[in-house]
Amino acid sequence: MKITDAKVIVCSPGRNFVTLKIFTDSGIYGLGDATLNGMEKAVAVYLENYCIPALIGRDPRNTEDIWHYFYRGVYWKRGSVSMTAISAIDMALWDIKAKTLNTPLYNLLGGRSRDRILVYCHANGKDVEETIEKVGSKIEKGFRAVRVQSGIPGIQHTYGVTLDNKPYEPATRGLAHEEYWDTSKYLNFLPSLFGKVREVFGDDIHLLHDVHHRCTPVEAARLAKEIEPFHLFWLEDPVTGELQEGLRLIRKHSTTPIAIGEVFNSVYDYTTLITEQLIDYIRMPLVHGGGITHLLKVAAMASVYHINTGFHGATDLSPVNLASALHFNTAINNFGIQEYMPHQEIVHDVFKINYSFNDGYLSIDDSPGIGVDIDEKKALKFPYEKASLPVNRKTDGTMFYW
Ligand code: GCO
Ligand code: MG
Repeated sequence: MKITDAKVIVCSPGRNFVTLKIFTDSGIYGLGDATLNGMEKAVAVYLENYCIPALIGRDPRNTEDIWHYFYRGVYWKRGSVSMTAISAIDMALWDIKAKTLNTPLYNLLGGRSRDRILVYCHANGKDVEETIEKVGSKIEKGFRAVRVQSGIPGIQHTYGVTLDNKPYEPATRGLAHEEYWDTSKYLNFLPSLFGKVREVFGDDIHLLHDVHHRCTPVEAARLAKEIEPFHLFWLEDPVTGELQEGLRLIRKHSTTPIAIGEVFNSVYDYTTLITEQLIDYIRMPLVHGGGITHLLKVAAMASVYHINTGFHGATDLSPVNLASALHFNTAINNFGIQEYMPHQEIVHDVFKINYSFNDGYLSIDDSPGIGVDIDEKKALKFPYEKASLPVNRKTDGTMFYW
């Protein structure tokens, strides 16, 4: 079996997606998600100019060798752009492998370890009252785990909160817009928010929160300690993960579970975090973290240290990634939870999906491979539109993490 061709499809049904399609001499093709929010074209160019020419003629079933060809074999390694490209190649090759064997992907990753996948959704409101209302409506829809983000008095933009009541989508058309941030207002506000949410909804519902890299280690330690009585499922990205040692300070002070790594792209971003048991959940998704081949190894290493997966699953990750993640989550033992932000309906005009939501869980059907297809004619109707993630400053103008 040989790879005969590959192409990159960039489309924008409501938002931008990059999809890699790899063709073989057997007529079977595979799909991989290559979307990197705000940097879509950089991945597309890397794939088209450097990766695809080197793929032609290879046996697509050699997923391990091809992964190492593009990782170990390349002198300038790691980084979000090249790892997203490797991820897309790897995902498409596993799709081909599973389709060739006429079986759903999860069967190649360990088979069924569970019947359905616990997911968490997002609830956000401009203030405490609206946020509580939104949490209530998510619970009514059947969700058992809800990420809670709220506008903060005195801060104009808060990460994760929409001003127009639409589902949260951080990238905006054109260049990056600027937001402003005040950590002390945030720290003073957050514990009372979770106090109220627990008071209204009780202890059964899983609550999550994303700090989005906005605290220093000692600030994060204070936050994790103060929200400890509200028993969060997790506190996400409390500090930027660049400084793995920073997580030690949080652990020293609190038992609030920690999830980290949606912007990571290698097992080497995780080594201290995993081996010192400084975190509880792996956020690095298949699409940015080196695909199935690499995440199988990261998840295996994490499982030794009793750490579970909780993959990133925002709307800027395509249905191809979500379906792949559902196969992965179905198969491994140390699955924790999956983020689920439903895509707009228009996305499903282009991507034909094979998963459905019911009663707090997603499940995937038994079609061979990953099971998601792309309608290329429809994709052509939605050409790429430049969009960027925001940048963030402190209120005095200092550049900060977004
Ligand atoms: C999350 C994330 C997203 C990211 C977005 C960036 O936890 O879902 O933090 O909201 O900000 O995916 O492209
Ligand atoms: Mg996040």
